[in-house]
Amino acid sequence: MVHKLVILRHGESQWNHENKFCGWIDIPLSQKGEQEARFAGQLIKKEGIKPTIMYTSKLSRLIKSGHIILEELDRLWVDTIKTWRLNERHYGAYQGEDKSEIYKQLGPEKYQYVRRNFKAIPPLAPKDSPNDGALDERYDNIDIDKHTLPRGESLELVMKRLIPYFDREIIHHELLEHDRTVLIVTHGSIVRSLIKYLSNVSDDDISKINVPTGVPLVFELDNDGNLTKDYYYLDPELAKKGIEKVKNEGQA
Ligand code: DG2
Repeated sequence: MVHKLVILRHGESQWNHENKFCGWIDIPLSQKGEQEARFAGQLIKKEGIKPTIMYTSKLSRLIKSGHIILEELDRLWVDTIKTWRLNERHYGAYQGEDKSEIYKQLGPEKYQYVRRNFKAIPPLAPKDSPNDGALDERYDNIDIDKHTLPRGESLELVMKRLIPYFDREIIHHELLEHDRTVLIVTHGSIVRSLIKYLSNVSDDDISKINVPTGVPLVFELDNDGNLTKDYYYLDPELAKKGIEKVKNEGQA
C-alpha cells in the first residue's frame, strides 16, 4: 500500500515580499500569498488527494494558507494540529532584518553560509526581546517549558526538535497506523528538514536545496515508512521558478 504525504511551504508572506528574515515573527500572507495558497488547493484537488488531517505551525501565514487550501478542497472540517515543532527555523537576531542589508554586511559567502549551511546558527535573539518565544502566549501549554524555546537555530537544531515528533506522531501514528492522508503546511526550513530526512540528503547537499512558496510536493511511502520513489512537485514548472527566486533572495 502506498501512503501519500503532501507537504508545502505557505504562500508568500508580507515579509517574503519585502525581503526580510521572518523566522518566528508572526507576519501575515501577502495578497499574492493568498492566491498561491488557493492555487495550491486546486493542485491538490486535481491530483485527487483528500487530506484527512492537517498540520501547521503556530504561525498565521501557515494557519491561513491551510485554511484557504481546505476551503478550496471543500474540507474545512479536517482535523488540524498546530505545533511549535513545525515553526520556521528561529532566525535569531536576524529576524526583521532586510536580507539585502545582511548580504551587504556579511558578503556573499558568509551570507550563503548563514542561510543554508546545515550547522550555521545565527546570532541569538536577546532574552526577553520581541523575538523571544518565552514572552508569547501562543507557546503556553506546549510540550516543553517555553523558557527553553530556541532564540536562534541551525537546520541541524531544527531537525533535533522536529524529526522525533514527525516520525512518531505524523509518520508512524497518523500516516501508517491510522492510514490518514496527511497534509503538512509549513515553512521553507521545515520542508528542507523533511526532504533531508526522508530522501536521506547529505549535510552538504541540503545547502543547495531551496523551497518555493505555495507549491505542494508529494512523498510516497510504503507500509514500513520507506520511500517508494523520490518526492515530486505537483507543478514542477512553477516550483522551478519559485526555487530560483528564493535562491537569489537578498543578493544584489
Ligand atoms: C523564511 C526563510 O521562512 O528564509 O524565515 O524568512 O518559510 O517562513 O518564509 P518562511 C524566513 P530563508 O532561509 O529562505 O532566507
